[in-house]
Amino acid sequence: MTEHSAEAENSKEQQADRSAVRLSRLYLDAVRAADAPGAFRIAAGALASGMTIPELYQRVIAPAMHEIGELWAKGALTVADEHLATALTHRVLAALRPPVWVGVGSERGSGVSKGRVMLAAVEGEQHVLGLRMAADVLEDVGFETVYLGADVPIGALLQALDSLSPDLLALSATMPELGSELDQVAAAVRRTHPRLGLLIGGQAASPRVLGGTLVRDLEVLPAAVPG
Ligand code: B12
Repeated sequence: MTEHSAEAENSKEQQADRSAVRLSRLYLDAVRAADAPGAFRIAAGALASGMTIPELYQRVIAPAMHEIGELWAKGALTVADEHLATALTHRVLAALRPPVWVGVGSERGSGVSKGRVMLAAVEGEQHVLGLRMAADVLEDVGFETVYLGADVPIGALLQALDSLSPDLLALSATMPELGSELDQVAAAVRRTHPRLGLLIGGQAASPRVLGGTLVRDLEVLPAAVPG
């Protein structure tokens, strides 16, 4: 790459960063105002102008939700405001998806499923927006997803592995005290399903989780999936 084209590339990236920060602020304002159509328009507009789903999730929506948490922790937002922001965001995410009857492979990508991913938050964990985002990103690159959502007890998870036979398990934990739960679940899965691919994410996830691939950034998720 020449010096000029490297400079142009850098300035393009800086512009994209600034645009994402601006959109995130607008998204935050919309959810704080309980403006579901406005929040949807910001997200859909970002995609229409060339942003990818992982970029939208990682750079626009996640920072806005993190800020909701900061505002709640400072007492500037009520629990109801926070619940509203979360519910509204789940709705926006769902509205951006292809209709549920469009199966993996028919409109998205190669036409062949890359395999089945099961996604779950560990027992006690109620935070699932990040896990849902991970499911969407994996679906968009051709995986069939089985999304179990929040608070999945370890016994139930192991049973589901047997009955649903995924090729990959993605686990999430947010609360710091549930980081050790993640370790225990990963160890149990390793014992019972030694060859199963294991993806780990969420604010409490740490690189020490046994045999799991830790992914913090959804933009690198497709490339990080264990093969
Ligand atoms: C919404 C919310 C809730 C909702 C969650 C509802 C839902 N359906 O998800 C509810 C009301 C249930 C809730 C409850 C609580 N919450 Co809360 N919550 C939040 C808030 C505001 C947003 C969470 C969110 O959606 N973030 C946006 C997502 C997109 O970000 P993310 O989770 O980090 O995910 C990203 C990555 O981690 C990654 N990722 C996540 N999972 C996975 C999985 C895989 C496989 C991969 C690849 C990637 C990945 O991808 C995402 C994009 O980068 C956060 C603030 C914050 N900082 O996140 C507080 C926050 C997490 N909560 C907090 C607290 C204290 C609580 C409660 C204890 C409150 C209470 N007293 O009851 C309870 C605990 C409940 C429990 N045991 O789980 C604190 C935690 C502080 C701490 N670290 O100790 C936070 C940080 C708020 C704050 N600033 O103080 N909460």
